[in-house]
Formats: sequence, structure tokens, C-alpha cells
Amino acid sequence: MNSSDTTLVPMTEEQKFFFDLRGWILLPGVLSQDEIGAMKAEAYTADIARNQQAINPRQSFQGTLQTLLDHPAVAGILAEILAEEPFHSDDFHAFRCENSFITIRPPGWSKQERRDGGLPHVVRPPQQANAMRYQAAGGKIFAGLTRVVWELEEVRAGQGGTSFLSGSHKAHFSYGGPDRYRPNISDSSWEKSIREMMEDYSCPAGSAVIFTESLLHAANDWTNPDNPRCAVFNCYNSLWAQWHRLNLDHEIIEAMPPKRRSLFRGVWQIGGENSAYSLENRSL
Ligand SMILES: O=C(O)CCC(=O)C(=O)O
Ligand SMILES: [Fe+2]
Repeated sequence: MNSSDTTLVPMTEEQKFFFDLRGWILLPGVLSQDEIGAMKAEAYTADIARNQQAINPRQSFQGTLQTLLDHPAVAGILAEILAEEPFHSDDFHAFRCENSFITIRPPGWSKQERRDGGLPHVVRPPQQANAMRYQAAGGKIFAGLTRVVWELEEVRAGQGGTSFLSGSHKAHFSYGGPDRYRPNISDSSWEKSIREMMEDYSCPAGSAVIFTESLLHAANDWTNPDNPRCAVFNCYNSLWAQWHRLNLDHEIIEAMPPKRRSLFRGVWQIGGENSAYSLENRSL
């Protein structure tokens, strides 16, 4: 196995500092206008087809949208926060993608349309040890379950982007609810203060937000009257851990270039060489 991956843009020390401090970072204006145009066309077409039940959403990553899965601007950061250096390789990714979906929210979209109604939540409460939690040890971040949100339309703070309680990925005390294992702030007597302290971002179309799912975060009403939200949500994990069931079909993954395909390989390490994706070696 190669000890380095020359194709990756390394995470900067500044990005490490702020990601560790706050649990999220914004990469503004990563995509070109041409890329944004092509990706939006695909996302809006997929959304119309999905609403008409003409296509299976599991099949919506056949065009340029799939290049977001391992875009150079995020792949180096993901390798840094989800893998150790000896596992980096030019030929295979050192981390996995386990879930990918497109969200279109027209002006006036209400968070009540979500099952959680926009409740601030985490993957698992980071206050107790668990396999998905954020860690920093030995001068190194391990971000557990990590989300990348690609915003393909402009986002204005306070008008519907994802919001975060910065620093809460390292919380030691409960959210104030009755159950220390509950992965959200429901029934917390200080829910209002938590919501007031949450923050979001403004960004141009073509930006990426990376956050650890150990961070309290929430969906919000899309009140921006000038454009819908058009976002691609991709979720990543260690080569050795899985939270979601894979939601992309084999036929879609099979058609990807080999390195991108390796994002979807089986979740195991010992018992042979596990670097390539195949029908027999895929995460379920
Ligand atoms: O829809 C949103 O803005 C929040 C998404 C979310 O909860 C997540 O990505 O885990
Ligand atoms: Fe979430």
C-alpha cells in the first residue's frame, strides 16, 4: 500500500484548527459556474423524475453529480479526518461513502416536512463513548460519521441552511433532556437557548460544508425567496465502520472510475486485501 496519496489536496492547519474547535467548516465557492450549471440541471431533473416516481432516487448519480463524491477539495480533508496516513493510496480512497442524496427545497419549504421537524440532533450523543463519535488524539482528528453538504444554490444565513451548535461535538454534559442516550434535544428544558445559540452560514452556489455528525445540527425552513435550496448530502465513514445502509445501486457504482468505486467497498480489514469494490465486496 502506498504511504501517500499525491492526488489529494491536504487539509490545512487552519482548517484542522477550526474543524476541531467548531465541528464544521465551510469551503466557499469551490465549483465553477459551468460545473454548478451542469450539476443543478441534473439535480432538478432527478427531483422532477423522483416526484413523478419515474426514477428510483438510488439511480440519480450517473452524471457529473457523482464527481462530488470524491471531489479533490474534500477528498484530502476526508482522508485526513477519517483515515490514518498508512492507508492513503493513489489508487483507492482511505475512507468510505455510505449515503448520498439530493435535497431540493423551494422558497417556503417547511422543516415540518422532515420526520424530525427540524429538531437539533446528532448521530449518537458524543457525551458517552460510541463508535461514531468525534475524537482528537495524538495530534490527529478522527471525525466519526462525517457529512459533506454541497450547496448548488446561494445560501443566506438565517434563511434555511443547515444550522450547527458549534463545539457540541465535544460536549461532556447532557442536552438537558430526560434520556442521556437520546440523539436529539427533545424534552430539554433549555431547548430554546440551544436553538438561539445555533449558527449557520452564507455562501455562494458551489460551496461545500463539512461537519461531524456528532455536532448538534438541524434543518431549517427555507425562507430565501430568490432561489430554492439545491444541495447534495454525502455521508462518509472510516473504512471499518458503517452507520447507514448504502443507498446507491450496484449498477451506478459499477460504472464509476475504480478509485471512486472504492468508496463503496466492503467494511472489513483483516482476511485479505480490501481495496477494490466489486459485487462480492460492497458495503450493504
Ligand atoms: O437538511 C438539513 O439541513 C439537515 C441535514 C441533516 O440533518 C444531516 O445532514 O444530517
Ligand atoms: Fe442530521
